[in-house]
Amino acid sequence: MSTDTPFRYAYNSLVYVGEDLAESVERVARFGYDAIEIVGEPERIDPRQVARRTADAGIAVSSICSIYTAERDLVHPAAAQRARAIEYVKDLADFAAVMGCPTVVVHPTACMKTAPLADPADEWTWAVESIRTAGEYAAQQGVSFSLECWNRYESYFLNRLEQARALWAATGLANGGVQGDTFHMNIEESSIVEAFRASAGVLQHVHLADSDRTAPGGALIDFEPIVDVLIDIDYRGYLSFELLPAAADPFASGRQEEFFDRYTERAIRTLRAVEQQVRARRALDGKG
Ligand code: LER
Ligand code: MN
Repeated sequence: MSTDTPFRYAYNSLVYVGEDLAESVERVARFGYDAIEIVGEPERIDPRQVARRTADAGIAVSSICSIYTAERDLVHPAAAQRARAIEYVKDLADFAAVMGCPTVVVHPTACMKTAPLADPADEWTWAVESIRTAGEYAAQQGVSFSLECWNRYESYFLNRLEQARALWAATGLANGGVQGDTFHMNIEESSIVEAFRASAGVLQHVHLADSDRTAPGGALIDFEPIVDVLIDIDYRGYLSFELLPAAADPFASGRQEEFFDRYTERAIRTLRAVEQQVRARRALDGKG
């Protein structure tokens, strides 16, 4: 692959609330995506069925959108609770492996937990230990982790990519790296572009959404410099659209029709046009 290889796009099925997976796979394939992101609920979703459906539709599974609840808290002060969270992430590695999916999204603590329950230094140690334990297991299944940063209203633990890079380095793991989500980055980073640039070589996965979490092109984020820097740093992972309705809790935001056909179509159309424009300009400028 060279730096002019086009990006691969995925759509996160988290927002297809109440829909049969077969329909979700069909829609994502129909609008020209390379892959679908699957919700991390191994007890509800049969990975063999997903593997069959995606293979039939000619798309891949890009990633697992893990659901970190209070019961799945990798830095909980109770060791038994942390152990349960580690088991959840290990289960996700098995789940991903069945689907040939390369990446499980990891965040150290529960979504909507906005303050620590213990001393921050202890929580850091637990985060390193929990992620390392689950990550060593995932490596044996051929699966990588992406440490995702969330905005301050969803988590106090990793808000910026520099923090995720430090945590990732502390685990000593080689299977994976960090993850930026433009919705969160737009709130927390002083520069989305520079945060990505500083993550060169360790960026495992990317979530794209506009500033209001709808499809790119409808709100405030300028995706041209973002695409440009991702080409600059030779990012080879998926660009996965994670679009969600306006609600504080992203896992309880409910079903909204525009996130089905309308945004699935608009997201990839907008980003492919931006990508083409950026690549054409770079070619004129003599950049790869
Ligand atoms: C998950 O990818 C994410 O970005 C968080 O907002 C939790 O849903
Ligand atoms: Mn995300």
